Amino acid sequence: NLTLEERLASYIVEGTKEGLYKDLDEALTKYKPLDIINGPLMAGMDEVGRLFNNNELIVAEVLQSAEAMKAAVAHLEPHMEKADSAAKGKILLATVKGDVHDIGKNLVEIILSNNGYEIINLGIKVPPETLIEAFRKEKPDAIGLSGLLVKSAQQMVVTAQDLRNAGIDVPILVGGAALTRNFTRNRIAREYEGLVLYAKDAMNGLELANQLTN
Ligand code: B1M
Repeated sequence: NLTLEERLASYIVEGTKEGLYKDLDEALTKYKPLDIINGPLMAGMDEVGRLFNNNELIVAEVLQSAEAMKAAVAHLEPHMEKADSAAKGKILLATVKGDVHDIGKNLVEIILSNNGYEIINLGIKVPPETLIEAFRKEKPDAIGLSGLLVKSAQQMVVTAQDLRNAGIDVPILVGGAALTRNFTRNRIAREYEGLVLYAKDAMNGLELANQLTN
């Protein structure tokens, strides 16, 4: 007999939506939507990562887990707190070139847009050229880059160089599992003209964005 929290994690690990929404609704009577995501759902995703690392899951199964996570986040989204939307600024958001992971990035989009930001989400595997083109068209106040692979951290260094060479100097917000504050400061920020800030999670991303726009 699993507890509610264990069941929520297990939907992600098993990659199933059978019973998911009912348990999410029950969880919503006790917890805030973001606490459900950051707690049991992320615990499930961490377990998926661990099993995948040990070759106990194949990519197709991890994709099922990602589908369950996306369905859960979509179900919780309408219940999230929304600030009165006085537009705080426009942010271009992308997962860097070579990387398909987008659950974290899309969570950042939800949280920022619920809190008064206009988000232009360029999607996944976004090369610097596309970012530069979108920057010129949209004139955002900041650029958000996400990437989970070790090689994506390196790709952020290249992206920062390309943006700088294009004359762009708005603040950049970076996040994702393979990144650290030190890597951001010592490797990415050095290649860029403007500020580069590391967000450890989506809420921290919002805090940093708020600091920039205040
Ligand atoms: Co892949 N994957 N994956 N994967 N995957 C990881 C990242 C990995 C750590 C798993 C592992 O081996 N343990 C590993 C990376 C190894 C490495 O480089 N060190 C890995 C690998 C190897 C791969 C493939 C290469 C596998 C293969 O094909 N052989 C392949 C890569 C393809 C590619 O990108 N070119 C691949 C593919 C996939 C799927 C497609 C199956 C799927 C992604 C589906 C999707 O996103 N649509 C997937 C998944 C689901 C994972 C794990 C299990 C979970 C990632 C996730 O969604 N977490 C992951 C293991 C893990 O992280 N534990 C893994 C939940 C999400 C909410 O968290 O994205 O970290 P996260 O976001 C966090 C913070 O990082 C932060 O905020 C969020 C929390 O609030 N954040 C930001 C993120 N971006 C931000 C931006 C910001 C601010 C904060 O501002 C702009």
